[in-house]
Amino acid sequence: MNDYTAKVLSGLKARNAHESEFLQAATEILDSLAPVFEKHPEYEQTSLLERFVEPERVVMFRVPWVDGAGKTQVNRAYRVQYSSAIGPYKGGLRLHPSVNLSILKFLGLEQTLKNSLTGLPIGGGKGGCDFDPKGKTDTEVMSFCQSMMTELYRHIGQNIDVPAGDIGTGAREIGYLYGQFKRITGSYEGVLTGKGLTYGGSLARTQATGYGLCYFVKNMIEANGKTIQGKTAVVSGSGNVAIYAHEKITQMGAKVVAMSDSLGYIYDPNGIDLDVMKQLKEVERGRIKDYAKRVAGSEYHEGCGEIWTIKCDIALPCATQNELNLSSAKLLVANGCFAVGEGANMPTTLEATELFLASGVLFAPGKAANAGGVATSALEMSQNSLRMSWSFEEVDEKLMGIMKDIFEKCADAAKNYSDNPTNYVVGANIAGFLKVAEAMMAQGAV
Ligand code: NDP
Ligand code: 2IT
Repeated sequence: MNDYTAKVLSGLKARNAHESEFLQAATEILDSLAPVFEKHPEYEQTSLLERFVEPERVVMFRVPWVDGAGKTQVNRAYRVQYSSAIGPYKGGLRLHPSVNLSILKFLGLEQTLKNSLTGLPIGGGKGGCDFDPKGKTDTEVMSFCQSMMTELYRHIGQNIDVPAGDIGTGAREIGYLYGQFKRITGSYEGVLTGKGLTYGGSLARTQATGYGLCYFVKNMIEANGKTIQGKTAVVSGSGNVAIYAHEKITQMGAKVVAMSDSLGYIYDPNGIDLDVMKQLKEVERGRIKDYAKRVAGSEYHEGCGEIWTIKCDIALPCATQNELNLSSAKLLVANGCFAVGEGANMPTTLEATELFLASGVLFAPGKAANAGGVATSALEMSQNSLRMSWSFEEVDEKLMGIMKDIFEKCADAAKNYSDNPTNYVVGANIAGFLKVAEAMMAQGAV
């Protein structure tokens, strides 16, 4: 920290004292950025950091919907339009009972830097609702999504704000949201990404976050003279990101021995059978517990946090924020883990991140390593504007190039700004910030 970043952070703490996740993300970012302000005193004169950390706009609204029993339910939804410095707001919608403003502000702040790192013209945003899609019928989910869009539509648009999926928001939810947007506005436009392939979606978007994570991790591991081939991996979560991280890291020659959901984890020493996992999670929307009933030799354990007790070379946290704490990090280091790649947003606590960096574990921060999802969303936007669709191979090829470029940006910034050339946390924060800062300076005090 220098005087300026410390002053801005203490102001943030005073004004947002109850927003712990937001303050956690801001602390890490501001801590990294200190050297930038030493090189650019003009940023302080224009209060650039004070502007950067404050969302441009937050919309909060109620979502009333009628459940299967005929009872009216009311949920609370938000859209945080964080930064339009380099393009229209862009970022997912989270549907989970834990959703609150602190979580969405942390996600929006991270998204602003992540989207900048992709090299594509997208600003940062995030939204969501404390609705829980788990255990709801398709009709209930549709009723909820239609009601949510009945307010959200007036705040979004292909050149304004383009939401997408996140926890609890998958292809089904995006479809219902898109249908309602079109019905209200009459406009067939690329206003959401992660759409189905029959109505404007992009091939490889489903796979993009997990695949992109593995491309980043491969670049990082190989740049440090190591390899993925023959290694053991643990992937937490069993949702969209986790499933396709498993698929790609397996194709790269690793064996995934454990996966989890919010209730517990599966250990399968023979390697988790992805076909069984996909059937269970993508088709049946079931619990991971049932994997053990279907695959001989596997074990189910209650408690998702315990997944990090499983010995591995590569850890890929792909579930949610703060799922990997200091004691888990100590175990991973003691068990010989040499690389961590964040598929989720901020899955590693600040203390655990510091331990990995201090222990020489190669650490791929989420805002860089999981940027393949939003990058491919931006490719979906391009295809929608062009009225074209690219093949799976074309999109995957572009994704691979984007992830390599992001890794190189992080490595260069780490080399130029940190005394540790493998501190990709500092690298990602600085490389992402510099583009946003330059765009903000050029556009004046807005
Ligand atoms: P999904 O809803 O598909 O899957 C989420 C997974 O995480 C599930 O296995 C879920 O278990 C588990 N999980 C959710 N909340 C918790 C919790 N509080 N404690 C423990 N486990 C939990 O979401 P995604 O795979 O899309 O997202 C996973 C992470 O990746 C999130 O951090 C998201 O922000 C991030 N991300 C997603 C991108 C995307 O394109 N989808 C892009 C970049 C980042 P259960 O089913 O039991 O709830
Ligand atoms: O956290 C993320 O980057 C996402 N949930 C994906 C956002 C997007 O717009 O594709």
